[in-house]
Amino acid sequence: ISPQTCTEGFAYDRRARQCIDVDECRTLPDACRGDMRCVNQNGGYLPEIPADPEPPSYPRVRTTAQCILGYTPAEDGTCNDIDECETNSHHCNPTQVCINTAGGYTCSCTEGYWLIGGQCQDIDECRYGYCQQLCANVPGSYSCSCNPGFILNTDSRTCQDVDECADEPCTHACFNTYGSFMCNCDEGFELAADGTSCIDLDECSFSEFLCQHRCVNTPGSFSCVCPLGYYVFEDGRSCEDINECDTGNNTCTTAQVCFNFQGGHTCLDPLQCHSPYIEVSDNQCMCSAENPACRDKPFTILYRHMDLSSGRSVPADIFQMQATTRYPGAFYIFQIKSGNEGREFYMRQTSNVSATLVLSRPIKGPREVVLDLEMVTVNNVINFRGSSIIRLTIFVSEHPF
Ligand SMILES: [Ca+2]
Ligand SMILES: [Ca+2]
Ligand SMILES: [Ca+2]
Ligand SMILES: [Ca+2]
Repeated sequence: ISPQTCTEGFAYDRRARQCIDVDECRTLPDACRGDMRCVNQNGGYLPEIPADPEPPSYPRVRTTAQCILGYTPAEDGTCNDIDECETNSHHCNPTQVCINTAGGYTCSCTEGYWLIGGQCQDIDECRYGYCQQLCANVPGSYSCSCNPGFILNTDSRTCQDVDECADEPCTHACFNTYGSFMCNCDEGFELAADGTSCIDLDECSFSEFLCQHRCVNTPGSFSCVCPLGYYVFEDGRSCEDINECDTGNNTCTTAQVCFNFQGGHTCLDPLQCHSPYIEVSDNQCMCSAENPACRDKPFTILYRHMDLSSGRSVPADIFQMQATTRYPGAFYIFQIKSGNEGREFYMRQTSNVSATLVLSRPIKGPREVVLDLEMVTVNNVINFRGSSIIRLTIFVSEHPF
């Protein structure tokens, strides 16, 4: 054998006197490029791809073929990667997805799943507090929602309070709160059962003492009204008599005298004394002692007027009588001569010369009572007995005010 007879990849060894393999991996500086590993072969060499360190990896077994496992020989003599995912030659289980790699493939889980015991299992994101408020786990994903009164933020995880007041849900005032809102009503109103509308308070139903006469409910308030002949006082609740005689709101003629009383007024005609009485002043008639027709008649009749409130508490002293002329040795008797058929009054003598008219029973108006109050003068010294009358007209009002 001469050195010239050795084929390519072999060299003649003088000591062994035969052709032996050349280790190209040592002799050729660029036998393999990049990450390729150089593997010497009898009569040649092979570049080898280093093992993929990513798990799960599958052992690469050297084959006697030209390409290592995971590669297939191409027509041009190089090795092409086998797409195990495409060719369905992988061993990923059905829950997994196959990802092709150079010389191999990996099995992994899609988003929302993780690998437990070789199986892809849904991640229960709710267990890990992915949502701020409400969470619903679904296979491969999750969805967040919010409690009533909250709205999901654009991050799809956190919630923010809804400002319900922006939609003006309240009839009156609205206060936004965290997770809700509150309505408030103006004075004189109360919140209805629906929590948003305001309904008028019926103040009149609270107490019957709110107004002296009558209470009228109004939206948000109330007002007191008084009967005819009265006006509502500054306090808004009590009734004050209109003095028609002062205000001129009367129809009395110039000849008449206007007499005001609680809740009304009257026009008093000029005094007319009937014979044998003669007029001695604008409110007094007299029967002269010299006139025989005046025998056994009261000497004078004095006309007086007063007003009285209906239902006035009893007993009440309402009128005073007093002798104006006093004779030595005389004494006086006071009595109600007429007009007291209902026995509502009596006379109480308060001194030798005076007495008081007492209201003894409640009296109800409207009513006009005319009482003849008599004062009898007795003088036994001169054997004189005479009387005078006060004709008292009492206007009893309809109302107790
Ligand atoms: Ca999930
Ligand atoms: Ca709110
Ligand atoms: Ca009201
Ligand atoms: Ca009046």
